[in-house]
Amino acid sequence: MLHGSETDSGLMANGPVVGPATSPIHSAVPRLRDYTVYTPGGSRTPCAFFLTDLCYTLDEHGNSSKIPAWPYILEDAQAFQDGVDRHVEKTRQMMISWLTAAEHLWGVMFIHGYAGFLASCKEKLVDDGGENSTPNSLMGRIRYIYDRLPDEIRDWAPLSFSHLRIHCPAQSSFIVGEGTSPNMGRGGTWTRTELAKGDPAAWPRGGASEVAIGTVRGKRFFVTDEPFHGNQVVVYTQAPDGTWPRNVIDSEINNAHSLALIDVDGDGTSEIVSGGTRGAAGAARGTKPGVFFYRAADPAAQKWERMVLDPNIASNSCVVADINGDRRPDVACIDDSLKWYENAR
Ligand SMILES: [Ca+2]
Ligand SMILES: [Ca+2]
Repeated sequence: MLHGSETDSGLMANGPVVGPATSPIHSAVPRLRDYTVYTPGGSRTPCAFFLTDLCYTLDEHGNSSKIPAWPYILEDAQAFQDGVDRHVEKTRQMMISWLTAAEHLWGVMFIHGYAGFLASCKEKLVDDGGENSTPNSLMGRIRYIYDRLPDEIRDWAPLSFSHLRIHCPAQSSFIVGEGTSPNMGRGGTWTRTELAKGDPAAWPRGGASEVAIGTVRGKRFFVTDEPFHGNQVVVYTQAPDGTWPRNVIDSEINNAHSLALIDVDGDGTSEIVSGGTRGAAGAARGTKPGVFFYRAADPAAQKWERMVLDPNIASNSCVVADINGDRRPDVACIDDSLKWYENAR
């Protein structure tokens, strides 16, 4: 059962099928009840409660903070507790490997007979030191969270850490780890280089959603819709110093969902097609529905002219293809129906 994969580090984790917690309630510590008693339909299940109430994680800047009670985290904790298979395609910011570590910690401490399994492409990503492991490994993350639990919780189910094995005698439970083939969890050899942060605003107003790569007079550039399902079309052309300055060419697009590049006139410079949907109109998500066409208005592609391709479509997605076979690329966009736009030049 695949629990999570982390394409940037190759970390993967497996969890066994588990049912409701069956541990006896420790009468001396009433709040343990929160983490052991199964409450179907409750807003926070024992696992989610444990995660967001007790578990501290470490971010990339070295700051320690509790796991936030975000909806996907509560849902994943519920699914973990219910033994539901999950496959998570994720970004680093989603903290999935920390979440996985915390869920396995809950399992090994609160489920009698729990058996967990963690695997990754490299052994040191699973466990980099047993009782001296660090948060660079999955088992080290479990140890980091465990070390910061309140004493009464640790006393309830003390853990022992050894290389690739975490054992809980009080619950007859364990987690084992394994480093397997070089390609596990990885799609070949890739190197990550940050080109741009997208919209620099704080989450959820930051970042980008769609991205496409084109050419301007033989030089590559890329264009994005920002932030996620946002209001901007942004062009990045490389400066002489190698950086990619951010150039917002439109900030009115409504709930941007589609982005495609097309060279309508065959001059080697891409034109941009982008559009949004009708939903959630407003300043934060833009105001202009429809699908638009942008053409570079200067040789350096710093200024772009906007034209309306179709104001009457919620363009969830657009692609470029020669629909009618006349060797001129056309555009097709999908709403609740599929429309195509002929390139008549
Ligand atoms: Ca062109
Ligand atoms: Ca055509």
